[in-house]
Amino acid sequence: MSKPEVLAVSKLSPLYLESLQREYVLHDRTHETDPQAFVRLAPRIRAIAASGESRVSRELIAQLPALEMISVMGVGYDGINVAAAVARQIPVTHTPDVLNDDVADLAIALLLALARRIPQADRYVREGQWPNGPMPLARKASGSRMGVVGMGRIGQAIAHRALAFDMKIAYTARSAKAGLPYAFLPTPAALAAQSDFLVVITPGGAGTRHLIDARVFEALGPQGCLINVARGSVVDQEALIDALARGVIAGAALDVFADEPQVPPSLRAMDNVVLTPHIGSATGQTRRAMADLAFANLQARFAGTALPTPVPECRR
Ligand code: 8YV
Repeated sequence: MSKPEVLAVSKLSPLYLESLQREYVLHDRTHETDPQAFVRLAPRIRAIAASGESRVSRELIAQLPALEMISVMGVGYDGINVAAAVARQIPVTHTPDVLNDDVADLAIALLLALARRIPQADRYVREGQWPNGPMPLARKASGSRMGVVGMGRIGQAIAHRALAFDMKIAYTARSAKAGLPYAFLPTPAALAAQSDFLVVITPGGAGTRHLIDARVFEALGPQGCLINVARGSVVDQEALIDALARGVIAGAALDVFADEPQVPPSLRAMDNVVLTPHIGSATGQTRRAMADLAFANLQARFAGTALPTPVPECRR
């Protein structure tokens, strides 16, 4: 039997590409690189391989009459038009859980880097400034108040780590979660008003777009800091830059941005921010586990067995 044909819709991890190329006929972004060839190819595409940042529109799905599966290597799938897929009974899968530790580790690392000014301290030593005297004092992280926006699997992993730093933890989410020992606040603004560090780890998409806006920054206040390891879309980036520039909040540590990989020069020029290039899950071990799970989902589809990790909308 001939190998199924698969379309990679964005630049995928080499770890995922390797197994895709071995088992399938892989077309790497042909819809973008060669639209004419794609018209001929489209009727044969049986699966889409995507990453957490990929866009799969209703129009693209409509162009693929033989599509049977969309496998996302990432926990977030806000760029995938799941409703269009579900309407044609095309399952969408993602890679939850295997990245919880890494993303939670990074949230804590960013919080500490921001509070203790680790990037500045590193530069201080490298640039030979130490002999001139000590660095300005930083800020204590242990014992502070952490507000978590989104108390799903990763939010809980972040809170679990923060407990070891004696932090007082509260959260907001669509609804209070039973059995958690943390205070629930109904809105991000109410949570921000009681937080030193506001950590954003809620899914992206239309429902959370600009959930963190100017009002939330006002509530967070001049001693407050924002940490975002979710999606750039959740934060109103213009309002954030304005709040940082005017001292409405103290600082921000960001792994995700509104228009990745573009980061506004105004943000890059600020000293009260720590910026990382969307590396929440970017360790060799975790990316391997994500690639294996994304591939296992595809394999299951073509073998006719149960999908390991369908997205919630596709679970029966
Ligand atoms: C990755 C992510 O950047 O899982 C997600 O939702 O954003 C990340 O882990 C990416 O999807 C890796 O392919």
